[in-house]
Amino acid sequence: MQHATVITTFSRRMRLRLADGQEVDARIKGKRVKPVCGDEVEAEPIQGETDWLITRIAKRRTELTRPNMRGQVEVLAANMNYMLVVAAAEPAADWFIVDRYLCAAEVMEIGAAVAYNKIDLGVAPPADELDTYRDIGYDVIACSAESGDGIPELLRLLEDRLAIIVGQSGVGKSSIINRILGFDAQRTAEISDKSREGRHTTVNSSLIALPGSGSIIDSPGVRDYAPALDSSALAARGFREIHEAAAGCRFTNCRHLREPGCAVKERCENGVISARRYQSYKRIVNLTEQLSEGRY
Ligand SMILES: Nc1nc2c(ncn2[C@@H]2O[C@H](COP(=O)(O)OP(=O)(O)OP(=O)(O)O)[C@@H](O)[C@H]2O)c(=O)[nH]1
Ligand SMILES: [Mg+2]
Ligand SMILES: [Zn+2]
Repeated sequence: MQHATVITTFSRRMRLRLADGQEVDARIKGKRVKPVCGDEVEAEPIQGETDWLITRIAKRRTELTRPNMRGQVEVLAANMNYMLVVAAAEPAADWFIVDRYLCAAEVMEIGAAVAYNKIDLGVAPPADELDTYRDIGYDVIACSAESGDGIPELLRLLEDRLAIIVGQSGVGKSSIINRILGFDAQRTAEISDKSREGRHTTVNSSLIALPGSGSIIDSPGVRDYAPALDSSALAARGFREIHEAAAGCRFTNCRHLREPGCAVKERCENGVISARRYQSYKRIVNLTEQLSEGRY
C-alpha cells in the first residue's frame, strides 16, 4: 500500500503520483465514489496488472463543486488551497463567471487571484474591473503567456500552494502553465492533432508540479460556472465586500435584497460596492434558490 495523489482522471481510470514519485494508472473498485484531481488516496498494486487499485480516498480539505444537469453536486477537484481565475481580452471577459469562481474560493476559504491574460494583443486592460478586484483585496496580475509579461509574478503567487487555474475556455490557462514551466506540458488550442477534429483544448483536469514548491491543477475551460452552495445564505460569504458590509445591516439574517436598513444596499448606492458585483451576488442567490427548489 502507498499514499498517492490523483493527478488526472479519465472516465473510469485515474493517474496517480505515488509517494515515491512514480506515476501509475489506477482504478477504483465500485462506482459509488469518484476520485478527482488533487485527491489524496491509498493504493496498492494489482497482481499481474500494471494498474493499481485505489483502496481509500482521504477526507478532502477543500472541494471545488458545481451543480450538474441532474441538480446533484459534482466535485471538480479537491484539496486546492488557492485559485487563479483567468480572464482575457479574447474571448471577451465574462466578469460574472470570474465572480462565481471567486465566490467558490471564498466559500472554500482559500485565497484567490485574478489574472488578466493576453495583454500582448494591445487591447488596454479593463482598469475599472481590475481595480474593483484589487480594492476588494485580491491579487490582480495582468500577464501574457505569449510575451512572458507578469508570469514571474504569477509564479510567486503559486509558491508553496496547490492551486487550481480556472476560467472560460480559450483564455490561456494551459498556455500560462506552459510558459511557467518553459515547455509544452499542456496542450493548447493551437496544437493540431490529425486524429481529432476541432480545437484542442483541455479535456481532463491535471495536476502539475511547478518549478519551486507549488503545484497547479489545469482545468478544462467552461462556458459557464456556478458553485454548488448548500443555501442561498452562503452566497454572501462568497463576496468579501458584501460579507464585510453585512455586519452593519439592521437584521442579522438580512439577505441584502429588499430588507430595510441594509448596509450592503447602502454601500451599493454610494458606489462603495460595485453595482456589477452586487448584480453577481443577486444572480447567485437566485440560482441557488432555483437549485434548491429543483427548478434548475
Ligand atoms: N496573443 C496571445 N494568445 C494567447 C495567450 N495565451 C494563450 N493564447 C492563445 O489562446 C488560445 C487558447 O489558449 P489555451 O492555453 O489553450 O487556453 P485554455 O484557457 O487552456 O483553454 P481550455 O483548455 O479550452 O480551457 C491559444 O491559441 C493560445 O495560443 C497570450 O498571452 N497572448
Ligand atoms: Mg487548457
Ligand atoms: Zn443587508
